[in-house]
Amino acid sequence: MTVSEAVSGFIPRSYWDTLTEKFILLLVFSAFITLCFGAIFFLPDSSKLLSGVFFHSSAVETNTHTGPDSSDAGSAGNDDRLLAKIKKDHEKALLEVEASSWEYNGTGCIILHSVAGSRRTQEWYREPANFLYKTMMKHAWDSYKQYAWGSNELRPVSKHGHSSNLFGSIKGATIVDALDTLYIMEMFEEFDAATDWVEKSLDFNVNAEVSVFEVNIRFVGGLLSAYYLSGKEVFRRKAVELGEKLLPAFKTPTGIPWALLNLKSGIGRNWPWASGGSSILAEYGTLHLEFMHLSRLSGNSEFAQKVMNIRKVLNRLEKPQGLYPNYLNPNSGQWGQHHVSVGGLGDSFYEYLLKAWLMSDKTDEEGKKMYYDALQAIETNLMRKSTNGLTYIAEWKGGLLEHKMGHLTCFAGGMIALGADGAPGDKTGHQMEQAAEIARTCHESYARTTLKLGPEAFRFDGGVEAIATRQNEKYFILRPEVIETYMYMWRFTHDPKYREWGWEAVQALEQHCRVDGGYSGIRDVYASSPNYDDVQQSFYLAETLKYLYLLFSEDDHLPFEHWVFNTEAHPLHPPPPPYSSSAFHLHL
Ligand code: DMJ
Repeated sequence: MTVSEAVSGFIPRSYWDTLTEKFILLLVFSAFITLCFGAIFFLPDSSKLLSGVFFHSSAVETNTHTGPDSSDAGSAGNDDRLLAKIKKDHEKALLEVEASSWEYNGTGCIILHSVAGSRRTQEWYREPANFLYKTMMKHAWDSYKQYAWGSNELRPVSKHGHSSNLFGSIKGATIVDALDTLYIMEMFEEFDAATDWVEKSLDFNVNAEVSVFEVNIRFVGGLLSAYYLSGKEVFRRKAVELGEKLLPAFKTPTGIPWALLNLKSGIGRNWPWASGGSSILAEYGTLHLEFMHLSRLSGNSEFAQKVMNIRKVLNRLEKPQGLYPNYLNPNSGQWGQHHVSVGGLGDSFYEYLLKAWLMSDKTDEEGKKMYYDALQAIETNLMRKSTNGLTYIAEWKGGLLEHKMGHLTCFAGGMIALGADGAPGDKTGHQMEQAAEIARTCHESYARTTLKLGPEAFRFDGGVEAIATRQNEKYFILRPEVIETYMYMWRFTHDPKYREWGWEAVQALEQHCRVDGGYSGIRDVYASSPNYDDVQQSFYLAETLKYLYLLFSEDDHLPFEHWVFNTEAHPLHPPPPPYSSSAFHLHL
């Protein structure tokens, strides 16, 4: 007889059984506790996890309530599951760290800096393209919808609508400008609401004066790309209707259009400040793409004829040093002041020469020649290198250089990269280098500010480089050009620095421009904290956020072989081949 048998003879069987069960349960429980604490202390960033255990208890609590898992706590399989669970919760906690502790590693992952200072790479959830639409575009759009629906733009600080006189009394600039961005980001619910507004409320029958250029690039361009993306007839119809209303602007002795047009009376005029009543190069020279598309989509060749005539006028004129002055008198057909700029007043004219050629499946030889000749003249006369090696594009005033570069000029990096492939005389590599150098300079203009957002213009004189020196050049109005260049450079080189730079801009926008009611421009990027201008520009949704999204997307998302972006970042679809039979080659 064993001791246990002897003892069991004095102790009732049920009591003995209960004791054994309790002992086993105690053992299992101790093993479970040891395992939990062992796991906690062996995992990285245990301080963060401990706070999760002690203050949220999510890992432990969940585990004790999951039936089979807890009854099997001692098994090897459960060890793995438990560890996996703890690790998962730990990573979830890490994802809650502040935006300021993120870093983009340029390859599609975000590195999160944990409280303990270690680095972990997350391949999911806060992937940048997702962040762009789920967080930024959503906030910009929802705020506009909530506080300024139907107005042209949003005042995000005072939370109401805003309209500049560029659009006369046409309404809904933000809606039309944002249509394609919503579509591209697959925000279809929002896209449908915008479409509904266009169908019911977008009205061009207004007795008001508008900027022909602004209405063309934002409204005509926005409607065209919404049509090409969605196939919805309403967009085609509205684009053609608006295009027809703009045609009277071309009623000048030369056919060079007026800058301003009353949509009801059809009476046009130029900006009172423009040299000798001139039209502006960047304005009359930035109608080409949209008008060619209007001819294609309406079957009316008049649109194409109007813009091809602009080229004829330009080609007849003598160009100083091969350069195009910003001012041209529509009555005399003569240049105004000899002021040349690849930024404001000139910029998108050059862009449209190149894109007209690309848009025509490279059959528009005239556009091609005009572009590469102009670029050569710009390189010779305007492009310079600073003492410390920063390439910039200066402004030219009657032969004298002003060593200033505008934020607007920064689009040129992207343009030169886009055209480099077709550059004549083995200049492809050279132009790619130029594009990369301009991108670097523009990045420096951001990096050298306090708020890490670029000033409206920066200078290379008086001992400074890439820094704004005048108070009225220190503002940032959510412009896209620098990011546009990063996007093109990323697509052509896949150099991760462009995504890193783009991510820096995202962080600065989030930190300094995001307000409760949307995103605002800033009056001085060198100030220690932002002073808001209280405007969420429509191009922020049309361009800045779209280019950021594309910068972090795959190359086959709107591939350059199939889409050409107008100057407001509205993607236009070239006609299917054969091009020679399309409206791009109407009898002109
Ligand atoms: C946009 O409206 C267009 O990109 C235009 O060509 C110039 N600038 C603004 C945004 O900065």
